[in-house]
Amino acid sequence: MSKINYVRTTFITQITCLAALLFIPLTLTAAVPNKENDILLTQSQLDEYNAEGLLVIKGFFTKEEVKQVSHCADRLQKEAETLSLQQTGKVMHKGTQFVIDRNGGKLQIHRIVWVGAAEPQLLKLARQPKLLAPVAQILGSDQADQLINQLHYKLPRDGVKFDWHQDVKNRRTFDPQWEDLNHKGSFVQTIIAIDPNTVENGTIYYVPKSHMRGDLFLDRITEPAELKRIAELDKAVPLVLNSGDVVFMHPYLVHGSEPNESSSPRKIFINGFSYPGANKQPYPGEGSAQRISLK
Ligand SMILES: O=C(O)CCC(=O)C(=O)O
Repeated sequence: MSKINYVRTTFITQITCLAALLFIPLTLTAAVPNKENDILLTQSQLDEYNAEGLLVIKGFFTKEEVKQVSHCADRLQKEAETLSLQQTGKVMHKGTQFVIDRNGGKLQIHRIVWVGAAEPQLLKLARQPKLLAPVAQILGSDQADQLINQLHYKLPRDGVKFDWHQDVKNRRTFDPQWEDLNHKGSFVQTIIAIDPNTVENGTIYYVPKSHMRGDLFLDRITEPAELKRIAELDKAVPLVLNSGDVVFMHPYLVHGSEPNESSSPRKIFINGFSYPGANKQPYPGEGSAQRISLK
């Protein structure tokens, strides 16, 4: 190589190395998510939650996380099938409560409660900073009591449905001394879609902004026409979700769901957190209703 060529090659190599040194940290910064910004809700998301009573974040759980939940859910479904041949109703097994029936010989899973006892991965997935940080923002607290770690199945045409309600009704049922200590409902339900949730497969319907009207004590209303009027059910809209989407739901939001009339299952993974001290009663499942740090 001539001297001129040698000098030119060396110069080009040096420039290339320098560019690479400058470029690598830039690309690394871009590729590694800024954790803080990625997990915190923006002010406009918080405003939407407060205005509508619910906030949907698309693609919140990765495909891999959805797959992990699905595997656990499949195992629990098999356990439910086996258990239901011996016993129905509320069945405690491995620290998890199976609420199951047989309808015309077919398994009906109403809910599987505190799933993390039998499948610890489900508690781990629920307690990720990306879920807990928004919960802390919504509750206005660095701590919470995790009351719910639950799977809802709707198997094709199994008839499982959820009557119109506000989640506060369940909080009052478990603890008659339930108190709204933060004056914002003191509870937030998070719903992660495992399967796509559609009108056909029995997705949740909700009444936008109904949370603004406080506890409507819908459980005390026996007349369907009265329920329709008080809960303003003619305003209800479906919550159509893709796998991995998450919903943060206010405890006063009116919602319910119809049976799955499709040929594919509809599963959701729900986790509910209450403001410390609002609930004072135990919940079913080994390790449930414990105080956890949200930070
Ligand atoms: O699973 C459903 O369709 C309804 C769930 C629900 O209403 C609830 O968790 O409060």
